[in-house]
Amino acid sequence: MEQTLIVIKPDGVEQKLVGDILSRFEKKEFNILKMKMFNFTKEQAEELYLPHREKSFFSNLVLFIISGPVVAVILEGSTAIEVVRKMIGSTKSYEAAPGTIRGDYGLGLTENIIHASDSKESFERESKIIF
Ligand code: 3AN
Repeated sequence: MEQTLIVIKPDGVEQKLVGDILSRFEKKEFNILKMKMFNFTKEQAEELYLPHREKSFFSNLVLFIISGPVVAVILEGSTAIEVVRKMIGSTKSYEAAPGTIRGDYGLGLTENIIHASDSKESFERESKIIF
């Protein structure tokens, strides 16, 4: 069994997609181990996106993730990191495959509904910031 972190971003909460998104992961037989609705502080957001601090979109990304409440969830299941990344779809929502979360909802890039850890190391680092 492996654990991973997802964060339903402010646009996902605003669009009332929390139930649908959690339902997808439950139907896929992931266990929900922890769940929390909260607002990121600027400091937490900057830490979460630390790997992107040199990118041109960093400040927009931080402003966006602190713009409203988010829902963070730790999921557990077989090869959870890889499977969850497949289920969320490509970073660019307009290129994400239909059937994926980003592919089914929205066309955004910075605003792309959901975050999911992309490796064990990211999971360890990111989940410590939130839980
Ligand atoms: P993912 O969330 O698919 O792992 P990352 O880690 O490359 O994507 O990027 C983190 C977040 O930064 C994305 N979820 C998205 O909100 C934003 N982002 C990524 N690339 C761009 C870009 N070129 N322009 C604006 N925002 C971006």
